[in-house]
Amino acid sequence: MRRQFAIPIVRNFTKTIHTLAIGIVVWIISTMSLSPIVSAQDKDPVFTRHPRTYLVGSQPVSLVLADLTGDGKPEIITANRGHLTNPNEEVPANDEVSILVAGDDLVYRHGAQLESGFAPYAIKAVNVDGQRALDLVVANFMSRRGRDLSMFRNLGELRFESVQFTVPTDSLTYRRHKYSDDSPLFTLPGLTSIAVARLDEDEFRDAIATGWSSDVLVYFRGSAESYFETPTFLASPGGPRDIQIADLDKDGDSDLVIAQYSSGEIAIWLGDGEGGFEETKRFLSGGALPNQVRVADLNRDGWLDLVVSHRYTEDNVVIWYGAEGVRYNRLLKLEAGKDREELEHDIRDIALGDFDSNGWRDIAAACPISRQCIIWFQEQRAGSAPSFRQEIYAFKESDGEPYALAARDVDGDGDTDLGIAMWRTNTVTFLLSNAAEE
Ligand SMILES: [Ca+2]
Ligand SMILES: [Ca+2]
Ligand SMILES: [Ca+2]
Ligand SMILES: [Ca+2]
Repeated sequence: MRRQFAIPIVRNFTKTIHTLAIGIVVWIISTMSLSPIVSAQDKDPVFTRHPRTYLVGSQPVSLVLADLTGDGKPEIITANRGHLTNPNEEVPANDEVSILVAGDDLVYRHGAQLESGFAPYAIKAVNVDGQRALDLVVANFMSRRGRDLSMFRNLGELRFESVQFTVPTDSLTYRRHKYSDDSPLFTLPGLTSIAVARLDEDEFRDAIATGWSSDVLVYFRGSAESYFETPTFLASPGGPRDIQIADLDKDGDSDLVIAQYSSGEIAIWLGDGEGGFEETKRFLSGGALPNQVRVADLNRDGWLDLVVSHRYTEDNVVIWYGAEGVRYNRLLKLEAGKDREELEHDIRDIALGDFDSNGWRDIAAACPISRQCIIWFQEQRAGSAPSFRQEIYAFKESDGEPYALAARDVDGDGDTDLGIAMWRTNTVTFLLSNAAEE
């Protein structure tokens, strides 16, 4: 089923443009007039697009919706990667994280603009320092100025302490794309994703990032003095691109799931609860270029399942259903595209959430090439064969290209909504769930 937003391009900039002292326009709230969505099906669409869009920084590639202020309303946090240039350039990418603060009725105001390393690629809002407020941890792709991992400790009142961490790269080898003169296109270690959790017996949060350029996992142990120790490496050949931490075998210890982008594999590392990990399983991911992986018990059989998106012309999402013994023998492919030779969607991000509030998790995919968000709604009942119903939300060229997603109830009605960070227009927009009205 395909749904087009018939949205007039006219934007009425009803709010004033807020300008920082440094003279950069950091946010705009615009309103758009919305025409009703025309649906050919008897089932009403689950989402309605919220008329406001929110301006963030240049080329947001990671979106987090999390309450940083403690008022229960989630802030908009984006990693603004900018355009990647030669790593030897003075400015090889953008280097900022922006925070928009939630007010009432989905009005957001400028909160903070934080300086990360170059090409911030992934953000997590987690509690690192044991204080109550959520902190931000950012994995930076273009390593320069000793900023590979950025932490912004939340001091309250929208004040953040910036703590930067460096990955020593002497022992690493560059493994990826090169210019014709054999110089590397990117930098070591090339962090693309990060997961933060308590991985050993002490009270401090540990972090593991994927070093895509260098075929390593970069392991930052938590530390009392400096939040994170100097990292160590775990070899992860095949272009590790995304990481999730979850207890896959239900022994109480955290395990790792890695999307190996370049080799087209999923790697499973079992943890021993004391901070040790061992790669115990590796299998083809079900497509070329797996770029994102999520973990959840989709079919509610008690075992965590893996949801993997494949980029570029592959255009699919594959669900690997988990079973006892960390086995993944059953898969379900959700195809977005029709032609494997043609670049139709280029799925860049996925998010899981029960968007229609039927008790079953659904899957959203951001597709910049088609300018669509594709949602697969899970219709199955426990024990029955998996079944998904697709809705497509298409955006106008003037809206930008959907690039990063976050699932969260942003309007407080109890239903999970979808936040979308848009490439090129540098905006965030919301698809609000209508589930409560049904
Ligand atoms: Ca485990
Ligand atoms: Ca399951
Ligand atoms: Ca659902
Ligand atoms: Ca909602």
